[in-house]
Amino acid sequence: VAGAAPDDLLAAARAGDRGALARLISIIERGGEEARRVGRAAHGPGIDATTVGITGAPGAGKSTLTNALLETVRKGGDRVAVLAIDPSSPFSGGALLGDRVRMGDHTLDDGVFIRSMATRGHVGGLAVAAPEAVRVLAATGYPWVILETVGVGQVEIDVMAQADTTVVVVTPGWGDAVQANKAGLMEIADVFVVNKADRPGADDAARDLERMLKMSPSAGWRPPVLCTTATTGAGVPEVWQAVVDHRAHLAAGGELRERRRRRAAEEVTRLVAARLLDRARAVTAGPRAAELADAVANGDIDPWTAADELLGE
Ligand SMILES: Nc1nc2c(ncn2[C@@H]2O[C@H](COP(=O)(O)OP(=O)(O)OP(=O)(O)O)[C@@H](O)[C@H]2O)c(=O)[nH]1
Ligand SMILES: [Mg+2]
Repeated sequence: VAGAAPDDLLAAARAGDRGALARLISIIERGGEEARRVGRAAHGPGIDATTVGITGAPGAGKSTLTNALLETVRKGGDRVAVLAIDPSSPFSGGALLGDRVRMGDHTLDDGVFIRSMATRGHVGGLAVAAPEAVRVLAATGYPWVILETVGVGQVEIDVMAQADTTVVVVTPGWGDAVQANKAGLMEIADVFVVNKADRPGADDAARDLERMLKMSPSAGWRPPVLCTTATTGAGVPEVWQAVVDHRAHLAAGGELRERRRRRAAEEVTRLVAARLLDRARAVTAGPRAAELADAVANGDIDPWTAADELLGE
């Protein structure tokens, strides 16, 4: 399939060619015209995956938990993909879910597809690429996509905002509810996991979180707080059950539809913003822009006037 058209790659990926699927995601990662063709080809009515975001502080056990969740999901028979979102890494594809955990148990199972994504700095970045990749996975037979983030920075929060269900992982030491609150995690969490429950303090952390949640106003879904030991798998099926329950809650209340609509609007806005930024770079790349920059630096004109001239306004 070297040099194959997006439609051919999609057909191959649908037929189980994992190399073709990996190539499609690489194309999306690179962005540009080819990514656009893939985006068009993968789009269509009924192409939909449920996305589950897994986020939390570095070292909280996100990868270990993800790995354990894969086991639970596969026992239920569903196919599942993992996208590890790593905005800090210049590498992708090969560097799976950080160095500490390899998803070795699942590499031979063709019902599981695991891939990390980085951006290589193109405009729009992962916030644009991630939903596109999810669509490709949905179109090639993965009804569940787990999005694992590496940190809790703005890009990660943007990506998490695109998930149907967000699982926030804390640990006994870090799990202080005040910290979770500060990091903006209370608002995005649909399910709280206190991982490393084999360590002292897990119950305290869970209690803190419960107390915090009781104080915040909630209509409808109240995020459950669950304890896990991801390394042994203890508590992990309960986490997946909570994810499934949350999905059902969203669907029943019409919120799933509303979230999809809102996300579509955000996605379009991001694409518009990315293209405008491309234009801005083009407009400010020429010799006149350099002259104007000099003039602004010398105090000859103000930056507003310089911008007006470049935009022809
Ligand atoms: N004791 C204990 N250790 C755990 C548990 N879960 C994960 N770990 C360990 O914690 C370390 C970090 O786990 P990871 O799964 O790599 O954590 P992560 O959140 O993915 O880390 P980053 O991707 O670096 O942010 C590893 O050494 C795991 O073996 C647990 O439930 N109990
Ligand atoms: Mg990890």
